[in-house]
Amino acid sequence: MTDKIQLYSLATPNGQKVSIALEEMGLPYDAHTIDIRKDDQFSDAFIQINPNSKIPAIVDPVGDQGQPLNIMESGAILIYLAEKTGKFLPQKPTKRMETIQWLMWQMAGLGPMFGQFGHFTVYAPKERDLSYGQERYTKEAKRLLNVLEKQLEGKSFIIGEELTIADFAIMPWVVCLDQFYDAKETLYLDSFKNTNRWVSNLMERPAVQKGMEVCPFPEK
Ligand SMILES: N[C@@H](CCC(=O)N[C@@H](CS)C(=O)NCC(=O)O)C(=O)O
Repeated sequence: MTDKIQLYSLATPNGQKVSIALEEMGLPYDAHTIDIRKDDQFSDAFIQINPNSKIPAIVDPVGDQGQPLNIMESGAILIYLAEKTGKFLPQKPTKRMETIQWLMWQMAGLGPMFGQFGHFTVYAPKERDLSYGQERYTKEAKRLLNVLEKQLEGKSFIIGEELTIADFAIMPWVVCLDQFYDAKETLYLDSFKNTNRWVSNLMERPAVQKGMEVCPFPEK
């Protein structure tokens, strides 16, 4: 038995945010790839860990008073890891709440909406009428990017000068727009100057670079 955190993931934005956090926090962990293209997430073994059949999930072997603790939902995992290490979630109540607020904004807004944008512009079957979905989620993705751009005006990180789990949660989703969804032109990604500056600064951090590469997609 090991005390190391067990990470079950894949290098998608929801997975990357957790591996970035683990790397930045300096927590020892073992990474296990769950290939969602091969339906690994529906295996009995994985459902024992995450009954919702989605990556990421973690097991902290000593998280429940020395006993194993399973955690699903990337936002909950980030809060758990931040509380476990005392890192990247400010203690000061206003800053703490700002961090949680932007984390929730990512979890309930940016992530699901960008995901739908990707679905309708890249993955949905082309023989269907996709125009309504494409229009709806392109508009929403642009709106969210503008909210982010405004929030980052004059700031190094989401809540100001302090790097937090909100940055870890949001950044991989912005990268994904170009990397997975090829949306540079559709969403005018070059025009978001504050956002691009923030992404570039984060991507210079060795722990972020490493976190982005954990559990790469296996060759098909
Ligand atoms: N709200 C969840 C979303 C997780 C999620 O949607 N994961 C995707 C990959 S990014 C997944 O596992 N998809 C597999 C499936 O839907 O079957 C979280 O943030 O952890």
